[in-house]
Amino acid sequence: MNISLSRFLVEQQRAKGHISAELRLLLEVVARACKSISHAVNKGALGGVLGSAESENVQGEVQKKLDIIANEVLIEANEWGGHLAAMASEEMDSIHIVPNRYPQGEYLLLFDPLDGSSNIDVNVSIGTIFSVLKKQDSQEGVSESSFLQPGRQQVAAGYCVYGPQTTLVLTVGDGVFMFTLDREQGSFVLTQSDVQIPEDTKEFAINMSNMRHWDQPVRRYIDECLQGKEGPRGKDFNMRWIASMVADVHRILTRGGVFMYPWDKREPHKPGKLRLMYEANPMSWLIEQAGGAAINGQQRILDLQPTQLHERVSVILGSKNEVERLHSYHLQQS
Ligand code: P6P
Repeated sequence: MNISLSRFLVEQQRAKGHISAELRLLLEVVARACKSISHAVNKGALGGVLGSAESENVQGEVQKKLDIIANEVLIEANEWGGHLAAMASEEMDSIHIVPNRYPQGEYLLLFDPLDGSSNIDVNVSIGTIFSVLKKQDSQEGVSESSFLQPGRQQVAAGYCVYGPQTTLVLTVGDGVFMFTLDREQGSFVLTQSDVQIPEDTKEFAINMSNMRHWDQPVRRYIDECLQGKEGPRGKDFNMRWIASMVADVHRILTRGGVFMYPWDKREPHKPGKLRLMYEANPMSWLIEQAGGAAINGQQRILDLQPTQLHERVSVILGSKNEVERLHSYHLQQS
């Protein structure tokens, strides 16, 4: 018997008391927005949505037309429901406060509307990443500082990967669940419950072209992997790099592995490339909820106290024993 996302959320609300009616509504609205984004992505050239939008986002990156479409879909879908106080997006410089014409709720939604945009035009998997926080009671009104909470404060996190299947992956703090879009029914159907990442792996994901810029602990780890059976690890490793975090993380949640986008000396003032609030935090919570680990080298990512909405972070996440090894290499260095 198929369990739809809606039924799963009702049961989480009723049986486990894990989520409020407003959070359930929020997650159903986000899932519906992801369906719309999937539809636009799947049209590709036929929808006239490929290519650049001739504009830049707050990161100074050229925006793709689909980046902007996905952002608008998420904003419009979530404004009217009464469950949100405000939203924050990789594609917007500042937060988007729910307009006065709608009721305001207690939740804060953050998202990367279309992660992996460089892959859009070459038909490689991309995805939407989202994170949900609650406004802290002490906070009157809502401002950017309302969002600056450590990742361990998240109440929900997930992504939707637009690949051969469109799959929504979600946690509300009670394990990780995967829902595959049934296009005939138009609904997300539960296809994987309580996802568990193997603690060991033979697969690492990193952009090797940056090797000469890495810090010593990362170089040591990758060198040892490349030495294979004859080296200190005593086994051969495989490498993957899709350059779409959603796709790389989905592979790790599905079969294990370690994903790394570490600090490097190309831009030493930046802690990393990936964004803490709407990429690293939601992915780190999913990975931990599935039995994995996520660090920035020295610290657990979910414990980091953000100081800026769009701040970046070094990311090492995946199979627990590999991340712990990398953590020990970083501690030995400091
Ligand atoms: P590079 C996509 O632009 C992204 O933000 C992540 O999804 C991905 O893991 C990374 O950047 C790829 O970066 O430097 O390999 O192109």
